Amino acid sequence: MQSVDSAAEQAEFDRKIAEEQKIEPTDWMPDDYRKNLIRQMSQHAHSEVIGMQPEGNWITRAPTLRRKAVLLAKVQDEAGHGLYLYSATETLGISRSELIDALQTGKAKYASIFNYPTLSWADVGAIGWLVDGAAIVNQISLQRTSYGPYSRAMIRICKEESFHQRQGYEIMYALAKGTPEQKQMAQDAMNRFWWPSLMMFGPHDSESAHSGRSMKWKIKRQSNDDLRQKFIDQTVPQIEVLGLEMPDPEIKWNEERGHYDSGEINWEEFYQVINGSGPCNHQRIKHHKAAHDNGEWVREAVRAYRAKQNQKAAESAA
Ligand code: FAQ
Repeated sequence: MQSVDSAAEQAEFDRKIAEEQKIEPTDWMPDDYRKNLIRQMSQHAHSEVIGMQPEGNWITRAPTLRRKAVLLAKVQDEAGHGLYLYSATETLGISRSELIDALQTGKAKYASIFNYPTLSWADVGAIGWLVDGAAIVNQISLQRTSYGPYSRAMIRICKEESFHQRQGYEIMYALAKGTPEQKQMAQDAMNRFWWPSLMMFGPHDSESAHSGRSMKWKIKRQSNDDLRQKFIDQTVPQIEVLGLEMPDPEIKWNEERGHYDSGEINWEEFYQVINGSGPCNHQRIKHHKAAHDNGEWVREAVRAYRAKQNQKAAESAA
């Protein structure tokens, strides 16, 4: 039985959700709303940070200085997105070290896409175009999420993601209109990243464990399948402009539905990857741990500086 106080708090929370008002960190919220947000937002933050690795792999081998400068800036942006999202998640009462621990021990997931290797320079184009493209479709919808700090982070992040998507498409365009070998590289990269990009939207709605509650609480505003369809519909005409072969022979315009039909995702592969057995899962976490351990001296310096400042403040107050 709910107490009178908590029933009133619940009613106020429900009213805000119904009226499209944002829930802010100091507002009362149901425990499960908080937990579900921590889960989704932290996994989103982890994805941004782990997502630096596949592209980082090509910084030293970018074909020109211009491409290298752009890629460096893009990878730095992803680090920034991770930081906004970790900070936004911390407003829910969990610490950064708990979040990092959950990532490193495999308790928390990150986007499946980043467990695939980047085998050629064209993969950097395919990631910008397809992976950032899929991320934007999802994140535009999340700009209207009910939790204030998450919504504001998404608005800011989407502006940068749209630049990322264009830089990826520009790489693909240059390759697709280049020599036959370059065009083949673009085709191969798109073929390999197409299906994993579709998997980014998660399982079918009928299999999605969290969607029901997340949609009710307006944490998620559109379903996994609806967002995936939106991405397919916007991307197929871009493939046509590139003059590449479709990565899925079943892609076909369906006049009646007003959408493209497409083939079925290999869900067995999806579950293998999200459960830790994708091509690069082990390598990604190993690299994250090494980078985190190497950064320990920075955290130590911050702690020492803070202690000094506190001591100074105490002395001047005495
Ligand atoms: N990968 O019940 P649902 C980016 C898990 S940012 C791994 O449908 P939900 C930028 C799910 O967590 C990309 N796991 O879950 C960039 C759950 O497991 P759990 C990241 C997945 O949360 C670009 C279970 O399956 N974007 O790319 C995946 O309602 C380039 C059941 O699934 C976001 O995180 C997956 N693909 O819907 C950076 C957006 N799909 O937690 C660098 C925010 C599902 O119970 C370079 N997140 N799972 O252990 C979301 O919108 C949602 O969390 C979904 C999943 C749609 C991803």
